[in-house]
Amino acid sequence: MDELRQIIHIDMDAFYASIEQRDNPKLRGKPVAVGGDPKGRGVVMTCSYEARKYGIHSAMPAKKALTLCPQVVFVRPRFYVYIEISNHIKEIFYQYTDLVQPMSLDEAYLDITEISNDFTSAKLIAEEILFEIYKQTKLTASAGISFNKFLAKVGSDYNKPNGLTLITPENADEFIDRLPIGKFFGVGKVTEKKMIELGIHTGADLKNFGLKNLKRHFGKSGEYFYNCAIGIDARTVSSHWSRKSLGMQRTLGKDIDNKEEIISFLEKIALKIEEHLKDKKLKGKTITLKVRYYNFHTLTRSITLKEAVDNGKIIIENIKKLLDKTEVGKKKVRLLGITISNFIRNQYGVKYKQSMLKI
Ligand code: TTP
Ligand code: MG
Repeated sequence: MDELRQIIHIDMDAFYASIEQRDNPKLRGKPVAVGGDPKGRGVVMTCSYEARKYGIHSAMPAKKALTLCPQVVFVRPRFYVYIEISNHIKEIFYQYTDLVQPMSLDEAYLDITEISNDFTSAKLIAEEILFEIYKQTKLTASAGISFNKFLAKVGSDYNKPNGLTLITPENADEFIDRLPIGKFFGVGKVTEKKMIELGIHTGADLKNFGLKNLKRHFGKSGEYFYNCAIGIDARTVSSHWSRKSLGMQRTLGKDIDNKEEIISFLEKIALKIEEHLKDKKLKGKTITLKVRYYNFHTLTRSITLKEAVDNGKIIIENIKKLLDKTEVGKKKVRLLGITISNFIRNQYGVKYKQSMLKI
C-alpha cells in the first residue's frame, strides 16, 4: 500500500460576505448577501451565516433572497479585495508547504505528509493555519484533515463555520457511510437526482449498490464514486497553479560559437517548453534567455510581451532578438536555457464564473 498521505483542505467561511462584515462593522451580525442588484436580475454570490438561516444561498436570484428575508442587506462584490486576501492566505499556506493547490479564491488543498508525522500533528498544523489566517486577516476558515482529497474536502465542510474535522483511516468508514450522496465528489444536482432514483441516499447505499452496477449506470465515474465510497481517492495535490515560471536549460555536447547551431538548439528547447505550457494550460508574457559562456560567465536577457504566449515559434522569434543582446556567435557557449514567466492563467481555478457573470 502507498504511504498514507496527510492532506488538509481549507475553505474560508462565507468568504465574500465575511470580508464585507469585517470591513463594515454595521453589517456584522446581520443577514448580508453579496451579489447583484435585487431589483434587476442579479444573483446572490454568497451570504453571511445569519442570512443562511432564512434559506438564502449562493446562486439564488437576489429577488428571491429579498422575499425570504426582507431585511437582508445587499452588498456589491469588491473582487480586488477578495483577490488580495486570497493571495494573503496563500502566502500563509506556502509557509507550511510548497504542495498547495488552490481550487478557487477561498479554497486550497495542502499536502503536509512531508512535514507531519501523523494525524495528531496534522491536526495541530491545521489548527495553527486557521489561527494564523484569523490573526492576519481577521477572517475565519474551516479545515478538513484526512488521507485523501475527497475526505479532506468533506471534512472542511462538515463543521462550518470555524470548524476543523479530522477523518482518519479508523473513522473514515463510519463517516462515509453516513455521508449524503450529494456531498460526494463529482455528484452534482443531476447525478444526485439519478442516485436518489436508484435508491442511493448515502455513502453506505453507494457501497452496497456495488461497483458493477455503478459502472453500468454512471460509466467511468461509477468507478470513481465506488472508490470514494470505500475511502480511495488517488488524486494528488498538484501545486502547478502556484508555479511562477516554467523553464528548461541544457548543456551543449561541446562549446559552440556557431549562431545557427545555437538557434537550432534553442528551437528544440522552445518546442519542449510549448509542450509543457500547453499541458499545464499556462501562458506567459515574459521570455528569458539564459546563456552560459565557456568560461562559466552567465547572463540572462528578458523581454516582456503585450500578450501572453505558449507558442514555440513566437518564443523562438523573441529569443533571436534576445540573442542579439549577447555575445553569442562571438564567444563560445556551454549552456542555453529559456524560461517563461509572468503567467496569466485561470490562476485561482475560479469555478463560479457563471454566477459571477450574471451580476
Ligand atoms: P464557497 O466557499 O462555496 O462559499 P463561502 O465561502 O461563501 O461559504 P462557505 O464556504 O462558508 O460555505 O465560495 C467561496 C466564494 O466564491 C464565495 O464567498 C463567493 C464565491 N461564489 C460565487 O461567486 N458564486 C457561487 O455560486 C459560489 C458557490 C461561490
Ligand atoms: Mg468558502
